[in-house]
Amino acid sequence: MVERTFMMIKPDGVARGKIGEIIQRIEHKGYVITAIKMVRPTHELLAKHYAEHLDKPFYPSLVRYMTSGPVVAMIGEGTNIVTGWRMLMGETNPTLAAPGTIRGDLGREWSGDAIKNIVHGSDSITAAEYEISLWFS
Ligand code: RTP
Ligand code: MG
Repeated sequence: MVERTFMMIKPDGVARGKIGEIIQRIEHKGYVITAIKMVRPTHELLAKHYAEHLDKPFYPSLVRYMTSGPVVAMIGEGTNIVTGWRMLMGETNPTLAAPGTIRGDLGREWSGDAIKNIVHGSDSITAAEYEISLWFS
């Protein structure tokens, strides 16, 4: 089934010069990027994007991480892209992410508070539509 998802290269991915490599992996897989822009996320935007994590102990450090620099926000389109992009990203913690995944191959930073893991992807079709409307309003 052809789906849309929201994809992001987080501040550590941008700062470490991984934009090209990540976009290449997306395109090699056959996904189509239908919208792309660089954004400096605000606290307001992050509170909506990470609403499910607002009460978590790591939320303040997550916001510090996500406001530390620009991110690349993208809409991707492709067959089963919601699940497929999560598989390309790998596990949340780069230390545990499998080789061959973006987080497994490129991730390394564990600051002790927020997990810095290079990329984001919506975890359901519902979340994808919500996040697309948030970042590309
Ligand atoms: P994302 O939403 O960014 O695609 O990542 P995810 O689904 O794999 O992870 P999620 O559980 O939704 O957590 C969102 C982001 O918060 C940071 N985090 N830090 N210190 C911690 O225990 C912790 N847990 C999560 C990570 O940056 C994670 O991607
Ligand atoms: Mg998540």
